[in-house]
Amino acid sequence: MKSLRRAVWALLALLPWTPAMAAGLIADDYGAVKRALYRDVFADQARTLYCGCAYDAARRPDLASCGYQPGRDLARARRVEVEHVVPAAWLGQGHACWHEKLCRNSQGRAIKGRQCCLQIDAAFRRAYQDLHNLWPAIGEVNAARRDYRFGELPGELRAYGRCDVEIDPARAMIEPRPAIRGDIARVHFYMAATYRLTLAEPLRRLLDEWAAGDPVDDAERTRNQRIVRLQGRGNPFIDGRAGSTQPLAASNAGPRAYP
Ligand SMILES: [Ca+2]
Repeated sequence: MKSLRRAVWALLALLPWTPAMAAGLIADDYGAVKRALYRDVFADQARTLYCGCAYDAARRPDLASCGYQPGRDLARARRVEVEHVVPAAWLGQGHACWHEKLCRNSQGRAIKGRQCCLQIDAAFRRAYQDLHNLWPAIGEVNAARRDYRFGELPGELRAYGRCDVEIDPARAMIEPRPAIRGDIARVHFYMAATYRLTLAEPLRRLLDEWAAGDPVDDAERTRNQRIVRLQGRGNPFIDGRAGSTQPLAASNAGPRAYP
């Protein structure tokens, strides 16, 4: 098992790989990354991740286009935000800045977590700003998802009108619509391989099923090619260079295992 893992890491290291910031393709700045996401990656595919809602240039969702009924958070229902498919909390697990107050905020208070890691940890910033992991989503759904893992939930709860997303805080789980399950799976595979994250075995198996049930389509391929141009590295699970996801499994789950 271990040698298989090593073989895959070695293979991934051989793939064309230029750190985005080093290549100067896109600034090491989350604002610039978000602008590129909307303008270049999702240019003519302006639909939100979980609900498939259309949105305009001002990032206001057309709620009627996906039958969305706002819940309690009307302000965030009316705006599109950038969602991390693999949540920041997972990306931060292996980084000291996530757990220890190594930074100060503008008021001089000692802080840890996302803000601290973005300040001082370039490796965290690369993962956090990786375009493959970022998607437009209705703010209210983004907020409700928190850092829950993906899975399949019993029943067919609909909290936001016709939007086919189920979020269960008790299980800390989100079930997305079938059309994006493969996309979400391939984001997980890419992030796990690139940033040395381990996937808990039940999650990896489920994501494998999702990837098989929702294969790569032209829209996904197009976004991947656009990200290559911006960031210098494609997702090998989209362009067919990567095979089995078995080596990504948490056979010896370390501190970066998820959840
Ligand atoms: Ca799909």
